[in-house]
Amino acid sequence: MKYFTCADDIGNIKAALQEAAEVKRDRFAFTELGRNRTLLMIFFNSSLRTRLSTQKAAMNLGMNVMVLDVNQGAWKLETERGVIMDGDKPEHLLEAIPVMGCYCDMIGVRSFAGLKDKNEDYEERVIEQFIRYSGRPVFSMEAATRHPLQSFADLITIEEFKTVERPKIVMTWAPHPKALPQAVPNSFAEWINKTDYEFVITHPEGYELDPKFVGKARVEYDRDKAFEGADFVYAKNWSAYADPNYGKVLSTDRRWTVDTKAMALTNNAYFMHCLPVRRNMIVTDDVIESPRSIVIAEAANREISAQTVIKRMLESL
Ligand code: AN0
Ligand code: CP
Repeated sequence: MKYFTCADDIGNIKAALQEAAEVKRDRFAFTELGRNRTLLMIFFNSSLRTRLSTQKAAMNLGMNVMVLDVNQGAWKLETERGVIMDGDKPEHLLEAIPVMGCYCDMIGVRSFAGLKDKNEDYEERVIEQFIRYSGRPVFSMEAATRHPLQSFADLITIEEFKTVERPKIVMTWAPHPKALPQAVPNSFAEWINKTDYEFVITHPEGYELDPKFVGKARVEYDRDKAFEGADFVYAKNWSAYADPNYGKVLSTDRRWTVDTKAMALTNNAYFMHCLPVRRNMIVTDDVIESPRSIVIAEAANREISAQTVIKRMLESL
């Protein structure tokens, strides 16, 4: 595997989940694979889980790891070609990327959507430039429109907790005070669409996602109806995708907060969220602290999804 930015890059999902289970059974079985290999992790945005789990995954494989926070200590980078660089950014991505490629064997990139220009975000300009100019295998640690390491971990988690062959998965929008990207819900939908699970997406009107990601999911505007019989509830906030409101917060209606009453409509569903989560906006204390909340198991599986992906990349170096 040379690039990992979307669900298609993982190939057959059953094979990937099987490989992830093998990695989890013995995460130190491949410590020779990464010997004398260096991973460079580049963050344009903050992170807790991605940073720690990906570094841990690479260390499990015997790699050396370097982390660069672009906005803390590195030169600020211009990302647009053709700009007269007389502002606050002393370096261009077009030099910085091949330079970074000189020092490593593999690059992980986190670069969120700007939420101002839909085309710019949906063309994935930043990670695409890394793919084009670094000369190295590149994987996404959440780019503008997708968060595949998260979705892969989500699927691993569902696989571990499901008690029926085809569980009902409900992805629900929930309120948040600030505008967030559509990357996590887009990606979750893209990955669930690779399975034969029953899949329902629920959100207030105006929060429709790109149909390309919704795929074969059923969109249900009535949250109570959507929750009926759910085996897994996957909560996430996202900002509007549809024009003319791209990137805007249209509602902070706390009737959409996932609470005990809503969870009571489900088939004793497990509660999932990628974290970080704002309590009592997205989900109540009661629900996230309940025994049906699997958010920590989900976060733990980020190490496994990252290790499976990095292992495949090392194997094809
Ligand atoms: C980010 C987002 O919604 O994309 C990262 C989630 C993994 N969340 C925040 O910025 C709060
Ligand atoms: N879920 C996730 O990607 O968390 P971080 O933003 O903390 O990395």
